[in-house]
Amino acid sequence: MRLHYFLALVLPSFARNWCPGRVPSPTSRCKNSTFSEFLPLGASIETVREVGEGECFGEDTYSNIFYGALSNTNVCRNAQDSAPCNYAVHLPTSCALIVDMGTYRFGLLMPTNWSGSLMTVGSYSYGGGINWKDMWTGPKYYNLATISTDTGHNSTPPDMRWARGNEEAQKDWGYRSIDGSTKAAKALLGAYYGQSSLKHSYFSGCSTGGRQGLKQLQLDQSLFDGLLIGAPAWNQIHMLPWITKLATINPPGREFSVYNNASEYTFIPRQIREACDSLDGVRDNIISRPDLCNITTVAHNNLSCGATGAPPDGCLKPEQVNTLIQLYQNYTISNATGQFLGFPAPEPGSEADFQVYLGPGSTAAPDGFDWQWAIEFLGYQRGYSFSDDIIADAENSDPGSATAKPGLTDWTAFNGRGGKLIIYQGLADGLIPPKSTTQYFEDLRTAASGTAINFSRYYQVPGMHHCWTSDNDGTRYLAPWMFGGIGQQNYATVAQTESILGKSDSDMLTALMNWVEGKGAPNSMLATTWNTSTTVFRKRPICPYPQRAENTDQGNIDSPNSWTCR
Ligand SMILES: *[C@@H]1O[C@H](CO)[C@@H](O)[C@H](O)[C@H]1NC(C)=O
Ligand SMILES: *[C@@H]1O[C@H](CO)[C@@H](O)[C@H](O)[C@H]1NC(C)=O
Ligand SMILES: *[C@@H]1O[C@H](CO)[C@@H](O)[C@H](O)[C@H]1NC(C)=O
Ligand SMILES: *[C@@H]1O[C@H](CO)[C@@H](O)[C@H](O)[C@H]1NC(C)=O
Ligand SMILES: *[C@@H]1O[C@H](CO)[C@@H](O)[C@H](O)[C@H]1NC(C)=O
Ligand SMILES: *[C@@H]1O[C@H](CO)[C@@H](O)[C@H](O)[C@H]1NC(C)=O
Ligand SMILES: *[C@@H]1O[C@H](CO)[C@@H](O)[C@H](O)[C@H]1NC(C)=O
Ligand SMILES: *[C@@H]1O[C@H](CO)[C@@H](O)[C@H](O)[C@H]1NC(C)=O
Ligand SMILES: *[C@@H]1O[C@H](CO)[C@@H](O)[C@H](O)[C@H]1NC(C)=O
Ligand SMILES: [Ca+2]
Repeated sequence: MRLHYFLALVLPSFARNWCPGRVPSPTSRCKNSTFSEFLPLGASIETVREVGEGECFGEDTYSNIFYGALSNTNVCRNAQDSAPCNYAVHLPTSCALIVDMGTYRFGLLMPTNWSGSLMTVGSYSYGGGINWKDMWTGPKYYNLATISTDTGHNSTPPDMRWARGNEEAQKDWGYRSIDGSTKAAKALLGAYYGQSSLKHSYFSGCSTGGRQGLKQLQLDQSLFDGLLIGAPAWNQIHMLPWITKLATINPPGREFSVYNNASEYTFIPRQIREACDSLDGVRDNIISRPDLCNITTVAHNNLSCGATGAPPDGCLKPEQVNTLIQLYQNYTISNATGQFLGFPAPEPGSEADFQVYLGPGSTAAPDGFDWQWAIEFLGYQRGYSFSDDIIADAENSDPGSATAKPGLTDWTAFNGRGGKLIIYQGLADGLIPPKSTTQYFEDLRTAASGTAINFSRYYQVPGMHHCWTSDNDGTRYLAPWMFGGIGQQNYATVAQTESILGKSDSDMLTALMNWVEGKGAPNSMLATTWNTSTTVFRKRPICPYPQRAENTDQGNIDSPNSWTCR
C-alpha cells in the first residue's frame, strides 16, 4: 500500500468532468427551486442537472479509486467504464443533485421511473469524495433513488492525512455524513416525487461502507429498513492497531520478512491453496475450510527451502517461515487481568490481499498505511514505537466515534420496526479477517437474545477476497464471488452484472428488499464466477451462517445443484 500511497501524493488532481449532465429545462421539476426550501439550514444545492437515458453523471473525485486501480488511475479497467472511470454510468433518465451540507457533500440520483425507495451507498477505507462509481446500479437495475456522501473530505482510500487534529472531519467520516446526507436526501425525495411517497430506505456498503451502515444502525434504527453489509471495518479501535502490529512482525525489506518481492505473492498463496484445497473434500482451487488449514504445517512442508514439498519458484528461509506463521496468529494483548483478544487472525487463503498492509514497495515507518492511523487519528508522533498500549488509547478515544458496536445497538427496536440486515464476508479476505465479522455477528446474536434469525443473516463466501473477486488462474476468478454486493459490478462486465442484479436467488440486494417488503426471508444465495463475459464457470450456493455448502456430486462441482447448505 505504501507504493500506492506514494502515488497518491504525486498524482495531479483531476480537472476535467466528462459527465456534467444537462442544465434542466425551465418546465422541469428538476431545478433548484424544487429543492432549496427542503434543505436544512446552512445546506445548499451545489449542482442540479438532468441526465438522459444511457448517460453518465458525476464529478472528479478520488473516493472510489480502489487500491488495485490506484496505479492506473483514470485508466478504465472494465467494459462499462467508458473513460474516465469515476462516474455513475449507463444511467436511466434521472435528476441529479450535488448538495453541499456545510462540512460534507452528497450526490443524489433520482430516476424518473422510480420504485419509491432510496439506497445509500457507502465509501471505502479512508477515502473521501462522492462514490459516484458505485451509484449507477441503483437507478439502473432497481429504479432506486441513490445517494453517496463524500464523508467530508477528498482523498484516496489509504490517505488519512485529512484526519490529523481535525475532530470534526473525523466525526463527519465516522458517522455524521451518512446520517445527515440520508436524512436530507429523504426530504429532497419528498420535494421531487411528492410528500410521503418514500416507501423504503436501503443501505449497501462494503469495508468502510459496511462500517458506516452498522454505525448508523447503532445510532438510529429508523433511518434504514434494510442494510446489505460487506466485510465491515467495524472494529476500528482494535483493527488498526493490529495492522500496525503486522508491520512490526513483518517490517519491509528485512531478512526475516516475507513479501519482500512480488514473486512471493505468486508462490506463497499458490502453495497454501494447493496444500489446503482438498481439506474441504473437493479439489476445486478453493479453500472452503480455512479453519482446517494448518499454516504451521504448510509453511514447514510446502514453503520451506529444502522441504520435499518446496515450491520450484522460490522458498522461505527458516526465519521467514516463522514470520509467515506469526501473520496468522490472533493478536492478543495482556494486562493485569489476563490475556485478551486484541484482534483475530486472517485465514489461510487470503494472502493475495496482504499487499495492502505488507508491501512490497513498502517503506519503513512512519509513512505506511500500517503506521498511519495512530498518527492521524490518535495524535501519535511520527516514528512512534509500537506497544499494546495503543489498544487502550484507541479504546479510550475511539476517534470520530467510528467504531460500530453490536452490543450498543438496539436490535429490539430494529427488529420491531421490521428492519432487516444481511452481512457477507469473503473467507479469503486478507484486509478484514473473517473472524472479525463473525465476532460482530456472534455479538449481535448475543445482544438480540434469540431474535436474530428474524432480522439478520450472515453469509461467508469461500474464496472471496475483500468485497469482490477471488484468486484467478489468469483468465477467470476461481471461486464464485458475484452476488450483487456493492462494488462487485466494477469487476464484472455489464453483461455479467445484468445477469445477476434483480434476481432474488443470485442478488443479495434484491433478496434483502424482498425480505423487507414481505416477500420472504432469504435462505441460500447463489454466487457466480465466469469463464468469459457470457459463459458461467461456476455457480454455487453460499449459505446462511453457520451452515456451509456441502458437495453432493463430486462429478459436477461447477453446478449449483451439486451443493447443498448444511
Ligand atoms: C439554489 O438556490 C439557492 C437559494 O436561492 C442558492 O443559494 C444556490 O446557490 C442555488 N444553487 C444553484 C446551483 O443555483
Ligand atoms: C419502470 O421500471 C419498471 C421496472 O424496471 C419497468 O417494468 C417499467 O416498464 C418501467 N416503466 C417505464 C415507463 O419505463
Ligand atoms: C505439502 O507437503 C507435504 C509433505 O511433504 C506433501 O505430502 C504435499 O504433497 C505437499 N503439498 C503440495 C501442494 O505441495
Ligand atoms: C499444526 O501443526 C503443528 C505441527 O506442524 C502442530 O504443532 C499444531 O498443533 C497444529 N495445530 C493445530 C491447530 O492443529
Ligand atoms: C523473492 O523472495 C523469495 C523468498 O525470499 C526468493 O526465494 C526468491 O528468489 C525472490 N525472487 C526474486 C525474483 O527476487
Ligand atoms: C484488561 O483488558 C480487558 C479487555 O480489554 C478489560 O476488560 C479489563 O478491564 C482490563 N483490566 C485492567 C486491569 O486493565
Ligand atoms: C483466535 O480468536 C478467535 C476469536 O475470534 C477464536 O475463536 C480462536 O480460537 C482464536 N485462536 C486461537 C489459536 O487462539
Ligand atoms: C421470530 O420469529 C419466530 C418464528 O417466525 C416467531 O415465533 C417469533 O415470535 C419472532 N420473534 C420476534 C421477537 O419477532
Ligand atoms: C469453463 O471452463 C472450464 C475449464 O476450462 C470448462 O471445463 C467448462 O466447460 C467451461 N464452461 C463452459 C460453460 O464453457
Ligand atoms: Ca476445495
